[in-house]
Amino acid sequence: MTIDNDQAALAARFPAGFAWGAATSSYQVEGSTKADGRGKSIWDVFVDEPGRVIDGSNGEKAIDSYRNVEGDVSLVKELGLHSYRFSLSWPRICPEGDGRVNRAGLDYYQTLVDSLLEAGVTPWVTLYHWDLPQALENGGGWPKRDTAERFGEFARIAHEALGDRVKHWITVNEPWCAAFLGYASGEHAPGRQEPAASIAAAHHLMVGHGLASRAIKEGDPDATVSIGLNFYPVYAATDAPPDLDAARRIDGVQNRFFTDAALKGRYPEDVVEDFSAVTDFSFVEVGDMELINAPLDCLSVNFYSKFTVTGDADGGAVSASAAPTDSGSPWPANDHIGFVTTGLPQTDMGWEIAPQGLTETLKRLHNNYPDVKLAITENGAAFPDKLVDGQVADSERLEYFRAHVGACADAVDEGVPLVAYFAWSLADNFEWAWGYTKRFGLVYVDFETGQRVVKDSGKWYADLVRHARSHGEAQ
Ligand code: IFM
Repeated sequence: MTIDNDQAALAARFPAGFAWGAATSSYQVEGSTKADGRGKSIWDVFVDEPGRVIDGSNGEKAIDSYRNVEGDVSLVKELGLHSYRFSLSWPRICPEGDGRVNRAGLDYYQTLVDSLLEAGVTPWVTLYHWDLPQALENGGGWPKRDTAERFGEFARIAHEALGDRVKHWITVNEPWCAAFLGYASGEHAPGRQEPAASIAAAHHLMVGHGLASRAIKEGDPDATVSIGLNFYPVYAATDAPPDLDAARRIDGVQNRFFTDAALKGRYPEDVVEDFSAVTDFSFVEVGDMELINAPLDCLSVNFYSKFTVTGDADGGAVSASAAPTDSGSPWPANDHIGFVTTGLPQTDMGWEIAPQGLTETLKRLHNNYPDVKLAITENGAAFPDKLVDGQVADSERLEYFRAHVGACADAVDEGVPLVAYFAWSLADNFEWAWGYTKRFGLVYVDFETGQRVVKDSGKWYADLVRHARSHGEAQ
C-alpha cells in the first residue's frame, strides 16, 4: 500500500464534517512578551529564576508569532487544515488580570481571527493555557478564589471582542498541569511546592471554567464550550493490591477528578478521601459544583501516553512528568507511588508510545459520559529532528501520528462521537521547563533564524486532511 492510499483509507474512516487541525499556545509561540502594553505572566517571572528552564531560555522570542500573523496563517493554509487552535494571552489583553483592557493586545487576536477566517480556517480559542497574569499570582494565584472570578471576567471580555467570529471555545487547558505542576511539584510556573494549595488551585481552575463557560453562553448560546483535559490510561504494574490501589489513585487525580467535576458535578469520593490527608476542602463553596457542572458541548481530550504505576516506589520507579529540573511530586497525598516503564518505544520526552491507550480512553469517556461529544485537541510527539538538505525526515513522528489517528478511527468505528483532531503542535516551540530542547511541530523551526520547514510528518498530515476534504466539509 502506498502512503497516499494509506491516508485515503484512514481519512475515509472519519465522518463528514470532522475537523482536522493543529494547535499552539500563546506563551509557547508568540514572543514579544514586553510589546504593546502586555503585562507580565507567571511564566515571564519563572523563566528568570536560575535553574527553572533546562536550557536557561525563555519565551521572549519563542517563534515570533506575535509579529508574524501572516506567516503562521500561511503555514496553516499550506497544510490545508480546517481548523487552528491557539490560546489568548490573558496578560496581553488584561495586563493586570483585572477588567482593564489593553486594546493592542485584543487587536492582535482580532487580526489573527480575521486572517484565519479569510483563509477559510476555523479558529478554536483556548482562554487559559497557563500564562496567568503575575499580578494575580501576587495576590495568591489559583489557590485563591479571586483568580477564578477574574478569569470569568476575562472570558467575558474575550468573548465580547471575538464571539461574533469565534464559535469554538476551550476554557482551561489541562488544569491538572496548571494546578499540580504549578503549585505541587513546582516544575511549572509559579514554581510553588504546596500540596494543599495545589488542590485549592485545581478547584478554582474548575470554578474558573464554570464562570467562563457561563460568560460565553450568555454572550452566545450557540457557542461550543469545552474544557481541555489531559488523559492517561493508568495501569497497575502487577495485580498486587498496592499496585492496583496506586492505579486507582493516579487515575483518580489525573482523569476522574476533573471529568466527574465537569460532567457529573462532584469530585469522586475516593479521591476526596485520598486528598483528605492534605486538605479539608474548605475552599469549596455552596453552588461551586453546579457552576463547574455547566452543560458542556464538547470535551477536549489531550493525549500523549499512558502510565504504569506501582505502590512500591522503590521498585524501579521513574517520575511521571520526567521533570528536567529539581521538583517535588505533582501527586498530592500520593507521592509514595512510582511510575514504571514497560519497554515500549518512547518519544524524546521519555513518554511511552501507546496508541491503543487512546482508543481505550475515548471509549471509556464515551461510556462514562455518553452525552458529550469528544474532540482530540492535542496529540503528538517530540523527537530530536534534524534539518538536512532542506528536509526533516521525522519518520518516528509520522508513525506516531499514523498510529494515533488510526486509534481514533478505531474509537469512531465503535460509536465514539469524535468531532475533531488537532495535532500538537503546528510548529516547534518553547516546551516549558524543557525550553527549546524538545520539538513537537509538524513544522520545523530554526530557533535562530525563524526559518520554517514542513517536516515529513507535516506533509503526511496535510495529505490526510486533503483526502478528508473529499469526504465532506469540516465544521
Ligand atoms: O507543550 C505542551 C502543551 O502546552 C500542553 N500539553 C502538552 C504539550 C507537550 O508537553
